[in-house]
Amino acid sequence: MSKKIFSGVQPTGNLHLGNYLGAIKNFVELNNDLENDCIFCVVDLHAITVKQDPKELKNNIRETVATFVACGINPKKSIIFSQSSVPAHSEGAWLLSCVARMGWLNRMTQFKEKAGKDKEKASIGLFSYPVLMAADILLYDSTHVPVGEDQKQHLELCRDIAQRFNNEYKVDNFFKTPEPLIQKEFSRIMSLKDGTKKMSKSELSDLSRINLTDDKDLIVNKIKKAKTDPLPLPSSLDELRERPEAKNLLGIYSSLLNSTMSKSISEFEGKNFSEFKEKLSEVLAEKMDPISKEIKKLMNEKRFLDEILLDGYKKAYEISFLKIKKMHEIIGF
Ligand code: AQP
Repeated sequence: MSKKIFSGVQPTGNLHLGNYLGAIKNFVELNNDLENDCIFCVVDLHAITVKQDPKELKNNIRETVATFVACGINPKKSIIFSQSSVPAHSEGAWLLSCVARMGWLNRMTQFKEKAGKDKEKASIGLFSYPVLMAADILLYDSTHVPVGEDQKQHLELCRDIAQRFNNEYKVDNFFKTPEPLIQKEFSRIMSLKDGTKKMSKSELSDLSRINLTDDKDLIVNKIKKAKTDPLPLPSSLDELRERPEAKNLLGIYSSLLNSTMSKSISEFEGKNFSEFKEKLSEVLAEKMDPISKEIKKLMNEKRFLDEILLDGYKKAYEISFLKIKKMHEIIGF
């Protein structure tokens, strides 16, 4: 069955292996299926919920497009655009924020994590982030949203907002309730320095993540320094429960090879980490080095990247404008 796919990535720099294995790898597979209509958005409005340097932001927007293409997304077969270029996203977010409830947003764990202890100082944008995300998805009648595990709660909120709008205005099925597409295994890649923390762009230590622009030598070095534990590699899934770093590294290895955790465990059971890390570095470098090289090459082709964004903008504008127009009629404007 054909799917309408929508997903976004924030142009906040340092796109990493977690973004790739948790989301972008899935985008590529969905994009390769001829039956699917795919929209991939550079969500720059989301990015400014925390302070961004204007020059860096501009560069990061292009780098996100370059990353999409370098990872294998075909811009001819999907719509790639920046969120800020299409005004319907901001407007849709406002219209939906009048339907969403404070209580729902108060439950969002990502806000709690990102705002930290001093919630009063967090931007309103950071708090209402999931409403903008709901607008992004709902404007295109998306049926499926490929995301990492950390976005599951926001997707559930998006479904609640869609249903509430449909019920409140008595417009059955006006907004489709989209399904999350979350990888069954390896949907949450953890930091190389702490297996209990998500691999993240904003983590200060660069050694905590593999950036998609890292070259082979850097990858090998980061894996060498990745945190492990003193035991040999486990012989069963059960043993991994209390060993987050071993679980994460074996997960990365399995995901890169499209294999399973059980297979990786039997390949390395009883071996020491140095042997496993050597193999992991080899696989990582083989898969990621070509992507890193391609991103760097594409970053010298600014016109090509800008044309992708312009073409995507035209297509996204047309679809979202019609949806907003219908929302206006329903609401009574
Ligand atoms: N560690 C991760 N494991 C699996 N999936 C991940 N994603 C992010 N981190 C991981 C998924 O990547 C997609 C794009 O993410 P984003 O650009 O919207 O930003 P994010 O989730 O805020 O990424 P970071 O790295 O975690 O940024 P900071 O440091 O700002 O918190 C999403 O589908 C996400 O699930």
